[in-house]
Amino acid sequence: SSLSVIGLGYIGLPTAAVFASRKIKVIGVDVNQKAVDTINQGKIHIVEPDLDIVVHAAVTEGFLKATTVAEAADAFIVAVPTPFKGDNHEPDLSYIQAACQAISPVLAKGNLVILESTSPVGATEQMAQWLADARPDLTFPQTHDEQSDIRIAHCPERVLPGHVMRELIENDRVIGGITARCSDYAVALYKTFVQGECVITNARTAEMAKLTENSFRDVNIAFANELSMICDKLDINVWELIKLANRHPRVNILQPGPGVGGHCIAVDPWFIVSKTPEQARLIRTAREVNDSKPEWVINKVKIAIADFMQANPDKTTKDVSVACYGLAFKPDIDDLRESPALSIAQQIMTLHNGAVLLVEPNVQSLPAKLSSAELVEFETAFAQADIHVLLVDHKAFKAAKPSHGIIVDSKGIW
Ligand code: SAJ
Repeated sequence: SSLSVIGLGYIGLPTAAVFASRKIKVIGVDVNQKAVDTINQGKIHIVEPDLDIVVHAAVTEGFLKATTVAEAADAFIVAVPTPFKGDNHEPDLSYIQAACQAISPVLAKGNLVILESTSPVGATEQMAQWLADARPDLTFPQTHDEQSDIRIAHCPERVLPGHVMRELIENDRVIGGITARCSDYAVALYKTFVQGECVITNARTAEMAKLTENSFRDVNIAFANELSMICDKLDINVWELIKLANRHPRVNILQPGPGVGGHCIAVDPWFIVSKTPEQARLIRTAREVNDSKPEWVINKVKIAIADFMQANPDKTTKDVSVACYGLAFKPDIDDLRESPALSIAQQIMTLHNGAVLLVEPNVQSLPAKLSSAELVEFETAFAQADIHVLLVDHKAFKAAKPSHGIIVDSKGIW
């Protein structure tokens, strides 16, 4: 049998590579010619541990091939981005629609089409409709029609960046067919490599399950972040407080931080809010609490600069050096996208006219928008900076701390 994966990003490429490693012929499709060329050379264009080895082997052995134009296959997995539309928080399904346009000419009776992209409730039915519109000669599943030519299911990915290659295989998988028969076909496909359980439900519940998992985490992080702001007002150490409360057998509070980053947790809850704005009050408020945290940290930095000026009346703000420790969106990764730490560092550079030193042990160079700042080793920043702003609890920062200057610690490790 053959499989086509549409979208060769953080989810599509690992998925394509793992199927190919099980000796299934995989055609990867992406609009990005450079990514396609890179993959066909047996290399990768994204950062994920162990992915390079699996892709290299799959391409060399001839089981994985990338292309920009969709080809016929027995099954299609759609793993394209589902971002926001412009600046509001409405989901943008245009990449799914484009994927439908790409595969509809090569669809044939008996094919299975799986949507893996994190999607608002109803997106899988919408995908079926787009495909049906493009191919009136084929029949598509309605909720109770088991005899359709094409089978459709939603099987959201739930892997943790940095652990994708292990979690793809080990995690349980939610399989949401539009009909029961669609689910059975999808389970058979995933069972080629998934060692976790494949749990069957319908497409709408599968969509909501994925959104629920990330909203659960977002709401719990918001609780921790709100506590950190409450404790600051009440002169209580929030880290100690959480440790104490977590000794209760049924309490498990997460860790406050500079805000919530990444591509999923800060996005997915809005897909629930935009469908049911009147009901999703807690989920919306959690998003707002987490999104307000970077501003709160920046305010702490402003206060620290003012305190430093008061203690050093002979200096001007131009003489004050601020160091930011960590730019990634979470500890011990090199991913700077959608990172609250990065956005805080950028805003400090805008508001502060003195030196800003940036420390990020996991990257070699700074993105263009930060190029006016200096990327330094943490020892240099410890020695030179007057204000030390800890933004990510990387391993390297847990092992050492600055011995002088004012500390603004958003992760409670110093
Ligand atoms: N964070 C905190 N405090 C905490 C835990 C996390 O502030 O106690 C912050 C992190 O620093 C980071 C953000 O939250 O900025 C998100 O990090 P994360 O590790 O919670 O999650 P992601 O975005 O790397 O991956 C999540 C995972 N979802 C869940 O754990 C429910 C992953 O399993 C999903 O597959 C992924 O989203 C996704 O693709 O949806």
